[in-house]
Amino acid sequence: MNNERIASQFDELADLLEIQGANPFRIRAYRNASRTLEGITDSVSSLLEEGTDLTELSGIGKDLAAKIAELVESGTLEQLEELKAEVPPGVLDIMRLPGVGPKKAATLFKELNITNLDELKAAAQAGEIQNLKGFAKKTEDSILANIDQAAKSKERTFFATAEPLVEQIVETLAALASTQQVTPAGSFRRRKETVGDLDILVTSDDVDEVMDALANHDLVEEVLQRGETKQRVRLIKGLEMDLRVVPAKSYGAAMQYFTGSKEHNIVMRKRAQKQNLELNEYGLFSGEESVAGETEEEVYEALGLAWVPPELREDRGEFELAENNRLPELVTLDDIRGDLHMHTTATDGTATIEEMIDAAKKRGRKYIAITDHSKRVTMANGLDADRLRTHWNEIREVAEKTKGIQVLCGIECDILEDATLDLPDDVLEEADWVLAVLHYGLKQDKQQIHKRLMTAIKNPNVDIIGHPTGRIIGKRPGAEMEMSEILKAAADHEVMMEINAHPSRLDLHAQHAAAAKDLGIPIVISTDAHSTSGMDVMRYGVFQARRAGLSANDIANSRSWTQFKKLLK
Ligand code: DGT
Ligand code: CA
Ligand code: CA
Repeated sequence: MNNERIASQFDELADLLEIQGANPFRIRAYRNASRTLEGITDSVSSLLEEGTDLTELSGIGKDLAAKIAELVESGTLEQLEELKAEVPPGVLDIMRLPGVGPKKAATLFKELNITNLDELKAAAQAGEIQNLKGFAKKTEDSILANIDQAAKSKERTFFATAEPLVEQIVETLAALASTQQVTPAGSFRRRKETVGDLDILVTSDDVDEVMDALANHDLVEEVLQRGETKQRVRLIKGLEMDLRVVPAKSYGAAMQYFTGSKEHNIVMRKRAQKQNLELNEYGLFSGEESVAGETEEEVYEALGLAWVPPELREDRGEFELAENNRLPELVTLDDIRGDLHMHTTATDGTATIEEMIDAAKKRGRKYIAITDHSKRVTMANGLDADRLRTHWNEIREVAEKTKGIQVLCGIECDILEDATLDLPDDVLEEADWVLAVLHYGLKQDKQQIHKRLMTAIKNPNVDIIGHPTGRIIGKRPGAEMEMSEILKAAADHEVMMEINAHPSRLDLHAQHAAAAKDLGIPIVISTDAHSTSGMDVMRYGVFQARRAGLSANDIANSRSWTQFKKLLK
């Protein structure tokens, strides 16, 4: 039983308790414990074996330590099993709908016996919900507006959530005596923002050993299907995985085929046909004879193409580049030198200025900008001019004492609904780095959104637009805008554009980032960290940039400090 599995059981417990209206402090305790478990590098089951007292971990009291022991010893949690018997799993999906929450989900279940999203939709369409106590016509409308998106996103998982699970399974399978290659394929290999399911390819002399090892893996909850060379399993967090064992001589062809995307593969197959060849997951064939198949490189080469990085395999222009050997050298995490969007305890961050600087140094950053919220974001204790100036003074004091890193006094300044900025120009003028963002009024009409963004772009103090569309993946679409016009204006006024690296944002999305590159707009990949560990999401932003076809040259914060400085206003 590994830490993530235990953590996910605590999360589930917290969700179910919330529906039952349990004590909020108890619920919080389980959620905190889950965070703690995901953050520690030692396996708690090993710690227990070594006789460690788990209550020494922060956030783990006696009750939680006992529950962890119960989980490690028996594999289940009695309390959780009891709760699961009382609350159908679909009620949790209902709880997570915007505007619903645990209380309303419980009422829907108890009063109307609604146990999943489908039933909820039917009831909302029939107008049965607005009459319930505590509900209104507005609630019903909002349910109808959000339910389809929720049903869709339920089926997809953030790349960042899938990644640690994939890594652990790959590690286990690669350690088996019989395996040679163990590689993720599919959308995961293409580094898509979300994955529908996982696909793993293995070469092995012993198919049963591989399949048994996966079936018995800690992260696997159920074997859904087992065939001669293929096995489908369900992992924790509802994620499903296809494992395929393929012959070594077909490994490259199988990788090519199962990496996709479908759109990319259709073009590949057509190219093969034009050369009188047939391409499938076993190889590239001329009649019965195999022309290529052992490596991906030889498959691409046989079709007159350079090897295409998986991130670019979406049939969005990669074939022309591959034919002419003009594929870009994509940016890597090692190229990144600065992080220009982060928060501290001055607003809604959990770490101090010192702690954030220290964490950035540990991650090898040479320069950062501290960008706490402006006053409009009252929920996050946003800063007015006075508090901001005091905050900047503190930053300057700490920065002066710190060596080896440049620290910019920045601000994440809201672009208000009325198309003015949340702070006056004389304040913004004093900033080293002004990140302008939309947070509120994202549903305003296109013209107003345009006007707001233009205000920011034309303001001589604004350096960059942060998370330009404001989307939250699977939860809310971004604001409506004509991105090409926004990008043109940004290029004209020398305003940079952010790829926000947070796994639920990844905003700009890849195609827009590619368009920004074409206009010569420097892209900044930023973590938007609200804690020290929040800085680790940089990798997801880098993946997004790679999917946009960006090289280190296109990324402003891959430049040295001396070079980057020249971009500042
Ligand atoms: P996902 O799982 O929805 O995030 O997306 P993928 O791309 O991982 O799709 P998936 O899991 O259905 O299939 C994995 C890859 O296998 C896919 O990218 C391309 C290949 N593939 C699957 N089905 C077909 C098919 O019917 N035709 C072709 N040419 N390729 C397919
Ligand atoms: Ca897949
Ligand atoms: Ca699949």
